[in-house]
Amino acid sequence: MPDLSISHRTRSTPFADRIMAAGAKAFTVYNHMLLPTVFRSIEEDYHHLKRAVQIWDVSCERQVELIGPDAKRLAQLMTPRDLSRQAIGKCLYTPICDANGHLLNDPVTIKLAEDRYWISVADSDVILFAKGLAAGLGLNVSVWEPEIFPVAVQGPKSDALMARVFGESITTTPFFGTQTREFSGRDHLIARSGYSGQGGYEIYVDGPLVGLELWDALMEAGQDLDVHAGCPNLIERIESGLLSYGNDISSDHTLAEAGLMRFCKTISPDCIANNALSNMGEPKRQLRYLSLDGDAMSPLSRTMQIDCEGQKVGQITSAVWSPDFATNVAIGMIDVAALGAESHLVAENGNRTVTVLTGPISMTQRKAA
Ligand code: THG
Repeated sequence: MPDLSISHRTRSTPFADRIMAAGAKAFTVYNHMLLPTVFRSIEEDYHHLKRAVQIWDVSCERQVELIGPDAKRLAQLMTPRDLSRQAIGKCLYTPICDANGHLLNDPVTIKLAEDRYWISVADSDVILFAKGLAAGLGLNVSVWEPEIFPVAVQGPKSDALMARVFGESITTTPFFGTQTREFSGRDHLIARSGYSGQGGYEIYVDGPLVGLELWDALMEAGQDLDVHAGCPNLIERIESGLLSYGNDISSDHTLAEAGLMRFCKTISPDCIANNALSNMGEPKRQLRYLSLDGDAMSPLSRTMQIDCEGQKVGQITSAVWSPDFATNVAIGMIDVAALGAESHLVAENGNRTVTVLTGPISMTQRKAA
């Protein structure tokens, strides 16, 4: 593979030296920023994440801040999820749609104050959409990207580590709740959240210099917990059913095709997608969690076709071998019509049988012995 040329446009992160020293072996580009994808190996990182605790540089989870009298109105224009009862300090998973009900992003939205929100974005330029809506509608709101660098602490020992650095009281934070803690003279928002199913926290570090101090403090405090630098793990996130915008879902897909309607039980009438989503009817294809038989698959670099009796009926967007479930796990989009003939689904020109699961494998199947 050729190297990736990195320039100012591919933004670095405050933790670049630390993650290189910790042995980052590969990166992807996410929100125009480097995001490590592998430290020791995808499988070693996976086993370690499920047994210990990892510190992730997820600076690429950029915050789009909305601040001003119309901040709430703008936040609600972008997502069909009802924000009217979101309490201050709470996080919500909020798919963002265009006026046709197609997905533009699937961020976490944090309400910081009645007139102030952070949209913690996946890989697309939500800031442009927000600025466009604000300008077009003449809203009284500022839209900008503050210097916030999220660090995730993930894994079964994350409570133990966080208690050492921030005090036992941090562990009372409920899922998708937040608390603020002072570190090195600044206040940082801390949420119980993160892109893994192993439990943990995300620290919205305020400022690049404090970030390094905090990174070192976490590493130091976690030595006997076998703490290691890590990153979102492909195997673990497929097992846990976490979607990747740009891979599994994109502006090609509607909210219903992506299976995200369940987060938007009442579609807000104040969202620009309200009309489209309310009149859309049933989707013709849908995202599904899958398993694929055969030998261990390496991560896909392109999509893989799903066939049913010689006809293309879908495509697999993420797939990899799962050591704990002893099968290949995958995510794909499948024609709803073909779901009636599930036992005939194959991939790789018939070389692999495709099994449609009823949910993420971690929630539907026991680990292999
Ligand atoms: N944390 C924060 N920002 C983010 C991500 C994150 N921005 C980019 C990307 N990840 C956005 N995508 C997701 C996808 C899934 C979840 C969060 C962000 C997630 N989902 C849970 C689930 O599906 O089980 C819980 C959803 C819920 O119950 O509301 O956590 O990881 N800050």
